[in-house]
Amino acid sequence: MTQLLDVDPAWLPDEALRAVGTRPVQVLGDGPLVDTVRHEVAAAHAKFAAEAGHSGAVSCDLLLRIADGGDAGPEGFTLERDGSRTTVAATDPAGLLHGFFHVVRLGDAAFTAAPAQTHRPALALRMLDHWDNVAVHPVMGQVERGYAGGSLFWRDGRARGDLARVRAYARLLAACGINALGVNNVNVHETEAHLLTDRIDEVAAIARELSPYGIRVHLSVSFAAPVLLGGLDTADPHDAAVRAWWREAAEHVYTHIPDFGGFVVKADSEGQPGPFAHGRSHADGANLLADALAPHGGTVHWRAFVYDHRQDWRDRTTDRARAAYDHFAPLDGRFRDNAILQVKHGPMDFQVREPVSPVIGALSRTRVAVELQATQEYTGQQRHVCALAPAWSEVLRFRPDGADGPDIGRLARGGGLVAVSNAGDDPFWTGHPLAQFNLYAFGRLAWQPDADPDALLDEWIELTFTPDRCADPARLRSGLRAVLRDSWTTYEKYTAPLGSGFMVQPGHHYGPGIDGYEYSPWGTYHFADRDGIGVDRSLATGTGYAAQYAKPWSETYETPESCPDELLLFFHHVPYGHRLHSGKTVIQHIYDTHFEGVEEVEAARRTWQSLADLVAPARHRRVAERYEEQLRGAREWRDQVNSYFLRKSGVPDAGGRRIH
Ligand code: BDP
Repeated sequence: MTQLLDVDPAWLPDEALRAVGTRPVQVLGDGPLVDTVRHEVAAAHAKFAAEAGHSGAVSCDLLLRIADGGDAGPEGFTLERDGSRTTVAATDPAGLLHGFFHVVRLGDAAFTAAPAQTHRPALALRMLDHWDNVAVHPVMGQVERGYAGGSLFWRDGRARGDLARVRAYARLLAACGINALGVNNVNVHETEAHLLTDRIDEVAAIARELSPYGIRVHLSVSFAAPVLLGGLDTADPHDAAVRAWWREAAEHVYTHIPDFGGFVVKADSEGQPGPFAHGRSHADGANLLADALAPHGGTVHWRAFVYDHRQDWRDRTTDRARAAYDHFAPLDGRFRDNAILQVKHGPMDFQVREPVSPVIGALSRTRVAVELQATQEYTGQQRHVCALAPAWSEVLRFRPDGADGPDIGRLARGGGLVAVSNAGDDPFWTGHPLAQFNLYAFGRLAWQPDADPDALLDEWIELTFTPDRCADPARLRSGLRAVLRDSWTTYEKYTAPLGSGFMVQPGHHYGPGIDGYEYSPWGTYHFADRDGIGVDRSLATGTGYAAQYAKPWSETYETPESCPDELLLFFHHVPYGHRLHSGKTVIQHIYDTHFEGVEEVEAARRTWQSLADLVAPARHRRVAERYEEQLRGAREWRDQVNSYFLRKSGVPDAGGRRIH
């Protein structure tokens, strides 16, 4: 257990290990992951030696053991109380590690009230993608869409020499259930492309820090690698030399990293090379890499984020929202068993509110992983508080075939859950200390997609802030809940309304830019004019996107009358006077929510100030600073959005409030 100097301990402060550290514990079993558990226990004991009051040898309050024949499955574990002893048993060492961290989460309750329980992850793959560049990119910097400092892995164009921080990160990730990690950006620039071949030893060094915590490394690769790195004159998936090149490349990777997870590929998307140049399909492309990885047990994650970013805004028959389905639905059943289609949760691009991507429910013969964005590109860039667990939970609970069908959490079992990481070398890991909750909640939801987001918030608060150790536990708990629980809907209120999305500054995507993308080729429009706003995606009169859903959703989304309010402008172009189910007109909803959103930020800022005596000073200060920026930003959003729509519509605010 490393407690790095000057680095925030996040959800594993020493205090969180008190229940283990003050009790006699025995660990039985062999292997590197069991050794990790042993080290964790020894380190916890060392921290609390003075308070322990036990000899360690005589009794044993906690037994952690590998046990053959259990039914918890890979990575699962059981916990039982027998007399005064708690036993955690797992067949698989990774299960023991997860069991250990479960005991940490339970704290004292693991030794008193805990009923017999079995835990197994619902999803076998729980992965973070780091959009980290090895070399600093002239536009995107070290970490693309990173808001937490530099990369944890790369610095000055190379893997960091000192990887102690990576080990500490792995520990945090294991403690919330994550078991896979992509170490480089999906946009593979030339330096990064070399990681696959002549620079694989750098990836291996990182993998060695992650694997004691049960985390497998994945690598983003360039589809053009055979040309870029291999000197071939084509990257055509049907070319024999290309196939041989990839086979050898994969073999080489596995000699350096025996537990390597696989490749991540962004192909034919936003300028990245892909199979289209060779007249081949995405299935051809994915299968090429899948075949190279198959002998070693690896997987290719083929991203479905494919659309035409050169479309004409004047042509309403093209619709970016349609693109992933149009590309991939016809390919269902054509992907190898070790190819996973990695689909963003919504059809556009990680907006604060989007419908669930119709691709996820449509591909019944393809393994699908669902991709979320923990890094807050479009949700305040870790300067604003925006706890995303409730949003993700809504996605995971969505049932594409209606009430009787499986939910997204179940459909993702084939491929897993992936999030773009929000962590970097910032002392607080995530820039905004409260953004740590997004990382934690992601791991926990990937383990248990139907977990209650409020319960996860409480869990994270207990671990991170150990309220029982402070002067006023109740005030701290309720204050933290108050500032985080509804922060997603607060953010939604003061930004783009009713599912319309974007309205951000182009390029960096921070702050309001209502027409920022309105006349650009990227395909992200709101179509506001003097009469109304929204994109008609109905089948009857619009782009037909609504028909990509199965019933009942295709019908629900087809008309403004049946479409849920929060998605109305995603699916329909309506007059400003259109009445929502809430009873308000669209224009009045826009005004009201923008005033409310700012008021909610003001209230959260006050609540945070009131916790100054209960939160560690450095952490408190950092959050307090960010609240100043959030409030400034929220007001800016409110003023620009409200003024814009007042001018467009000419409809005054019924509340008579001042609109700038
Ligand atoms: C968008 C980001 C861009 C990423 C892209 C992706 O703006 O930086 O490269 O997604 O997912 O949200 O590939």
